[in-house]
Amino acid sequence: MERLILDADTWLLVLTGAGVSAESGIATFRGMGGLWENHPVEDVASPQGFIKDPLLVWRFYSERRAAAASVQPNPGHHALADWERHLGNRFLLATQNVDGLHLSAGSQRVVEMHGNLFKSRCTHCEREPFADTTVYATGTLPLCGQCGEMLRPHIVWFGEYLEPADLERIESFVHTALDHGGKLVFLSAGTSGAVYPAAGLVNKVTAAGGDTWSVNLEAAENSHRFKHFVQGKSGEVLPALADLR
Ligand code: BV8
Ligand code: ZN
Repeated sequence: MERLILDADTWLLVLTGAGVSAESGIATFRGMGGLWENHPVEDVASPQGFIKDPLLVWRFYSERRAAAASVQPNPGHHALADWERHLGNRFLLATQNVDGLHLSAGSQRVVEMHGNLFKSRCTHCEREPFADTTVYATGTLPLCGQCGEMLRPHIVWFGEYLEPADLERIESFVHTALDHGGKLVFLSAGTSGAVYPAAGLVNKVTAAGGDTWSVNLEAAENSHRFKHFVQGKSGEVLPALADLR
C-alpha cells in the first residue's frame, strides 16, 4: 500500500462518511439501500418528512440514537485521533456522520457537517441546540421545556443548509494551509461521494493544488477526482496508511 506521509509540512483535511462507522456496527445509508423500514431516507431525513409525520421521524432518530450509543469507535476512528495528535492545528476532520464516534475516539478538531444524533433543538423558540441522549419511546413527541413546541433532532436534513460557520471553518483551514506554504492533503474515507456540499470538497482541494486520497470499500461516485485510491475497510487501511514523520 502507498503510504500517506504526515510530516512537519503537512496540512491534512479529512472527510469521513458512514463507511468509517460500518465496522463499529452502524448501518451505512447505501447498506440500507437508501431505505429505512421501506421509507426512502430522504423522506425521513427531510423537513417535509418531519412536518408530515414527526412521530415517524422521531422513531427513526431514536432508533439511530440507541444504536450509536450501544457501539464503540473502531481502529479507523482511533487512527484519525492519532493523526490529529501528531499534526495538531495542521489537522481538521470534517465528518458527515452524526453518530458522535469520532468524539468518543478522542478526536477534537471535528466539524460535524450534518449535526449530531445526541443533540436536539426547538422548532420554535430561540433556545440553543442542547445535548439530548434520550431515546424517545415510539409515539412520544418531545416538546420544548421552555415554550412547549415540538423538538427536532439537531441534524442537517436533505434540502437544508449546512451551518455557515462549519463551512467557513473548513474553508479557512484550506486557506491557512496555503498561507503557510504547507503541503495540503485531503483524505476522504468511507463515503459514497453522493451528497453535497461534502462531496464537493475534493474539487476545492484540487483547485488549491492539494493532494487527494480516497479510502473506500469500493470506488466512490467521485473516485475519479482523487489522485490516490486505496481500496479496503477504513478500520484496516487507516491504521496502516500513515507514515508519521
Ligand atoms: C444543501 C443527516 C443547499 C441525516 C445527511 C445537486 C443535485 C441534487 C441534489 C443536490 C445537489 N446539491 C445539493 C443537493 C441536495 C442534497 C444532495 O446532495 N442530495 C444528493 C442525494 C444528490 N444536499 C443537501 O440537501 C444538503 N443541503 O445542499 O443545502 C440546498 C438547499 C436546498 C436545495 C438544494 C441545495 C444537505 C445534505 C445533508 C443531508 N443529511 N445526514 C442523517 O444522517 O440522518 S446526509 C446522509 O447521507 C449522511 O449524513 C451521509 O452524509 C449521506 C450518506 O453518505 P455516506 O456517508 O457517503 O454514506 P453511504 O452509505 O452513502 O456510503 C458509505 C460508503 O462507505 C460507501 O461508498 C461504501 O462503499 C463505503 N464503505 C462501507 N463500509 C466501509 C466503507 N468504506 C470503508 N470502510 C468500510 N468498512
Ligand atoms: Zn422552545
